[in-house]
Amino acid sequence: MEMTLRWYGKNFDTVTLEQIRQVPGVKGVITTLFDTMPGEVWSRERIKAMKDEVEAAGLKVAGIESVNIHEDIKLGKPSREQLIDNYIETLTNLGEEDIHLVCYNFMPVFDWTRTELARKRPDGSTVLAYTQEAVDALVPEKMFESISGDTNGALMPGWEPERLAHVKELFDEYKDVTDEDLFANLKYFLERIMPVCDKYDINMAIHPDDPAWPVFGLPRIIINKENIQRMMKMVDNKHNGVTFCSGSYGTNLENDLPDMIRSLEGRIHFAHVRNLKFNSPTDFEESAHLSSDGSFDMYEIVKALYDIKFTGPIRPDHGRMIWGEKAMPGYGLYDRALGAAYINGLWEAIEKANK
Ligand SMILES: [Mn+2]
Repeated sequence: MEMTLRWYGKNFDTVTLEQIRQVPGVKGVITTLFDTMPGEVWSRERIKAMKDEVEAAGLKVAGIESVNIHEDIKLGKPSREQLIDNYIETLTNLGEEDIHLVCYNFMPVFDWTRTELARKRPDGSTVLAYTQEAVDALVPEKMFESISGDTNGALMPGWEPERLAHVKELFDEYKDVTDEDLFANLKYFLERIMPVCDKYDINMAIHPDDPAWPVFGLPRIIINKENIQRMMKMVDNKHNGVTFCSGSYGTNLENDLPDMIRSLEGRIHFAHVRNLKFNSPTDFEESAHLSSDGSFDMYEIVKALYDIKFTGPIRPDHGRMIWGEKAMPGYGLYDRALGAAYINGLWEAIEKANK
């Protein structure tokens, strides 16, 4: 594995590349062009400028999170042809710049859902949290305003104002879209992009839906072992792969995370490792990475990745807000650095125990 941290670019992130460079074991970042819109072509010049900036700080671009998919592609509208052509052009430009990993998701309308951005824990840290009761009480179009807590001035990924301005129309468009439609539209998209992925050896790594069940009556398919295996078989190409996110698949306690990891050998191209603390099956908060702080056995999760000989980028996922830091919720420096150190420690111990 290759330890990385997510970085949104210097105009959007409170964390600097210089800080990331000092986290032990971190050699690369997972980044994006955060100000691009879904459907837009990423120019070769902008990709190169991003890469140069990261490399000047002594790091590498380990992958992109995310190149977002336009809703028309998920909906299977005729306009998808041009939009997929654009996506292929972006992949070509990434490939030409020697970037070989792209994380994306296929979630309708909302990229992810939490109901609190700063739930206070007993130790005084604050974390992102979710309760089904709060979601059930929400008017979807008003989700953004209804979320309690402060974004600390940050633009939240997946909750861009442009997207949210059209939430109501999008809900109408998804009214008759079923899981089967979504699978078919995903298959269509993947089959169109696989040739360029083969040409440049680009690993596409789908991020699971978060939480891993339908919210607001929208269809959601990347939620469990059965569905992800279906997706792997549906386009049986190594470049059609997975971002294994323990915190997202883990929202559903029925998902056996180590078992899912083992079932995806050779197809996990990127890993997000974090813990959740469940207060009830429908109330969870994003705890520290340490096993004993949450509900998951992090040793077993990392060991499963080790056992399948995972070599791709890995990153600590959302961290708690600690030590007075002000940052995008989930994306402060301090707790993610602790998470990286912890995952590195688990990995070293597992590796040495297996020698
Ligand atoms: Mn994730």
